[in-house]
Amino acid sequence: MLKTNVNFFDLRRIFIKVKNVLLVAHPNPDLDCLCAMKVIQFLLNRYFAKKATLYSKDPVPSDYRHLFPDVVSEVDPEKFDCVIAVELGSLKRFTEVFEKIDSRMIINIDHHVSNDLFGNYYYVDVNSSSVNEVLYDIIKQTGIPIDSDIAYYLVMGVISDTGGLSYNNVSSKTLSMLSELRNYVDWQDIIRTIRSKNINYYKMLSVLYSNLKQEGKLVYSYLSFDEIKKLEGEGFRKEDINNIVESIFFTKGAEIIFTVVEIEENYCRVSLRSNNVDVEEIACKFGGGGHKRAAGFRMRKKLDEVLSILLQELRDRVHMEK
Ligand SMILES: [Mn+2]
Repeated sequence: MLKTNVNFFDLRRIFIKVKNVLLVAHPNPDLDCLCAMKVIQFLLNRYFAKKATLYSKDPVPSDYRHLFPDVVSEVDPEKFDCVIAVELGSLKRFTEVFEKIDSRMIINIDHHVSNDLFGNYYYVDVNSSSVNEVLYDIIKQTGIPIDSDIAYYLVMGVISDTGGLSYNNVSSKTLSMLSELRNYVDWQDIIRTIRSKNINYYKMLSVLYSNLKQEGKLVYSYLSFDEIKKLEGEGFRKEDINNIVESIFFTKGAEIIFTVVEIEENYCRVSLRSNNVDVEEIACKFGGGGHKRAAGFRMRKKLDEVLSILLQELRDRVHMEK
């Protein structure tokens, strides 16, 4: 389902009118979000001759930093007459990463069900696998030609957000998009770029796997603040904890899969995945959001407390499923 208050002609008109655009990433940006920012930057530069600055409050995962050398973590908000929020979900989340909000134009582009349609213009397609698939639709309908740079980032975003085409968000539309873009890109290079991780990442995974638990249809793991600190002492970068729930997703017998990461002392990040149960609803209950089968939230509590609250909540759900 597409939720929007803007058509392609409007978008064209807006891009012709604006002067200096700021692209804002969500907290702990993932590849889909970062690739989308890059695609929008190419579009604005090449087809509208506009400057676009890429902004992320949180650092880019270290293995992907070379792909996004121009992402900045500080900007002078006065310089921009248009802000494009990429996968920001809600005005609340947006103001968490970009506080200086006034009368300037905000465009909200996303593919999450929980997006609250903030901003002057919003374009949210919840049936798209990724925000890059949303951008592909926009590009096609505005008649802008796709070049190999744009195709590279579009494909990388889609492949990463679908777990290498292994999740249920892959539709026939996703596949026909990839089928077209395949001719523009070095497929093997994209896959290798997505999957290659530094050794400290794998050491972090070994801790995650050693904490793995299964309770019937619930499969989960966690990283405590102390474990992360210890890993950091050995060279691990905290920003590389990104979508690690995917590393335990395919555990046999799992219906709901989740990870809890105590990212700061008494502050946890929860990622939920499921094969059928609506985890977006659960995430929303705790102030988060996402998709039916992939969602998340944060909680300002100790790891043990978060685990027990969540397990209590999820045990009931899995039970009700039967
Ligand atoms: Mn995404």
